[in-house]
Amino acid sequence: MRIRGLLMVGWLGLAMVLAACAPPGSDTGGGSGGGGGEEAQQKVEKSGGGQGPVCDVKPPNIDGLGQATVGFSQSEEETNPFRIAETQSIRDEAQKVGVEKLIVTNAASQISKQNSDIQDMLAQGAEVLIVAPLNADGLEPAFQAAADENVPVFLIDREVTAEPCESYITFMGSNFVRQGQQAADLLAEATNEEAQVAILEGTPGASVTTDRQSGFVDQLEAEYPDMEVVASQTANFVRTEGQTVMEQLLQSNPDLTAVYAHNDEMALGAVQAIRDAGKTPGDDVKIVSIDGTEGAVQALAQGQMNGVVESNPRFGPLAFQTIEQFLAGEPIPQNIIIEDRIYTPENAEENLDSAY
Ligand code: GZL
Repeated sequence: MRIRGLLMVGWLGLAMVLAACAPPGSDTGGGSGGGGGEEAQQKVEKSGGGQGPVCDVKPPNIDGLGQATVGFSQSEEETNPFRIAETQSIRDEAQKVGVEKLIVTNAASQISKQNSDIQDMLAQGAEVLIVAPLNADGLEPAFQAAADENVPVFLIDREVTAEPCESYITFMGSNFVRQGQQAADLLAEATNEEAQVAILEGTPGASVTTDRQSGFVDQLEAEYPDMEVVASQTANFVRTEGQTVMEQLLQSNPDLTAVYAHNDEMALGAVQAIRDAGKTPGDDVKIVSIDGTEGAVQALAQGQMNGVVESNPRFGPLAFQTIEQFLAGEPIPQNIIIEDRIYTPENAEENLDSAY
């Protein structure tokens, strides 16, 4: 009941946002990032486009994106479909809006490399930066270097603790606490609100890890007294690590009945480990995770998983539209939160198109 209610509100909200949110003359579509067409693209949560105060920062003197060099700093290697879709979406949209030059770097999960990547892009003449931060802390040197050159920074996908307006203009991304809550509701539905749960956590120090954890754990505490977390360990958002950690957890906790993974890659690693242990994933052990990759939504449709909360990585259209608005002197809210869909065993098959 509860989940059905959530879904109704979610889809109604999406429809309203679709109708109300696209700014005049803009096209939030675009065939970027794998999976689906227009329907799969990001939708901003509220009409008006975002939340929080607006920075009083003067845009640099650039005559539109057609004259601009833009730098994109990716955080993790493109082995995860989320990263592949995200980078592709930025590339596709840069081309679509006619950005003069796009420089793309990849920090390979090293914060020191992300700092030097950003500084290198500034040295190569980047006039606007899109950054997918690895961690909440540690990018201050890069932000300072950008500020020194009056280069605006637009954050996508993860948040940082640095000061808005001084270090960056806006954060665009999902509500990760809500994702954790929704994952808890899905797992409750799958287990009849009674379970011994193991959690596979994302990378320590990333805002998304902290929020997906607290959203889930707090929801269990508030709503589901018979769901107990018996183990919680990082597997760094990586499939192979998810598999190894799950193997160990199954040995030390043979009575496990449920898994919550902070992303799909780790969940798919867990599916393999559960199968190798002679149990049936999706049945003996229920599994819920976050992202919406093709592999996970497919596994859900086949009954090997029990729920997936989407985290939509197709940031290209929203990021470039926001940058254009900023360059035109329009006010930009400090947070622009996107709406994510929920995949259930019932709707997975028909929504496979939206997966990436
Ligand atoms: C989401 C995010 C996460 C994805 C993962 O914004 O930063 O990081 O869920 C990824 O798959 O590694």
